[in-house]
Amino acid sequence: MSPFRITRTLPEDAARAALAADVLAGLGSRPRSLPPRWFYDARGSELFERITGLPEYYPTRAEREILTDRSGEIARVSGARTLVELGSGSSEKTRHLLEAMPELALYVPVDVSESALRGAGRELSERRPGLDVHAVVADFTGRLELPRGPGPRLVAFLGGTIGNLEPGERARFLSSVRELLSPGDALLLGTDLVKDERVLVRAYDDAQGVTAEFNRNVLRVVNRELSADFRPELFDHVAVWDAGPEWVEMRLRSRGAQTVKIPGVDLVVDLADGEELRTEISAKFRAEGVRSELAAVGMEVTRWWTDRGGRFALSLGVV
Ligand code: AVJ
Repeated sequence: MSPFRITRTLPEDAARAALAADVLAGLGSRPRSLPPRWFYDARGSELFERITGLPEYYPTRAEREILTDRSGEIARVSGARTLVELGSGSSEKTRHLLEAMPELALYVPVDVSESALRGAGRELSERRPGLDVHAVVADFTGRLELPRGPGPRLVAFLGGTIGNLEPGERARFLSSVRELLSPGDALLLGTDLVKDERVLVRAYDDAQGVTAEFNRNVLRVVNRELSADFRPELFDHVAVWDAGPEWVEMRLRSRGAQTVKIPGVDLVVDLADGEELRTEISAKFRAEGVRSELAAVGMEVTRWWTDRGGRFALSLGVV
């Protein structure tokens, strides 16, 4: 068995305090919102895994197609000996990349879900004896303090998760990634691309209702962690495309007027009939946008790969 270590950057009670702060700020003001990172408890992570297999949810398959075709090239161009993966989840999408990197010395999966990291670590240490795996439980929007490992280093942020951040947060996040990189290191960034609105909305509102359950799961997390009394069945799942900022928004719409108590933060929320909580933005990108956002933090895009359908892109940014 190869070495597997797991580090939590935050003690469990700090995660709870962060949730409490987000709930107070997001549900205590209007329009009401909750940040998407709280979707991913064990159940939410499982629901997301199911989403990735849905016929309507194309991003995972499109990105996998690129990774299948281009992993050899990515491995060669980056020459990576350390791979840091932000928001690694189950690490399933990284499989091709890891297989194309026989010289890799260290893999650092970083995720908010400890359960996902443990599953991935267990699997990997069986498949890749000799690879050092150091998992880190962390929120990638926070300060990034990660094991450095031997260079060249490749920092991968796949799945299109950067789209969960608003433009200002994106700039801060990208500049903290930039700080992790030395000359010769690179960023591999996955971005979902702007396309037909119907295709986009369907991807976030599937026929089986798995995304709806995933969306409502955040209410269960708040119930459990902050002793709230949300009744998830009284919220309708909503997915809308906002053509201005070019993002899909997920919301939960209150069915009827209702009062929710959240004793963990001493908050009582009165929701009007039809009032919506925003639970996620998922921004979609264009090549020029990615180029200029990376340029703004001092990185240059040297490669741009898309799937054959042009739905999703991987770009390589260097310092
Ligand atoms: C994991 C953030 C990339 O925004 O597409 C899937 C999450 N939300 N369906 C995305 C998600 C609803 C997903 N990311």
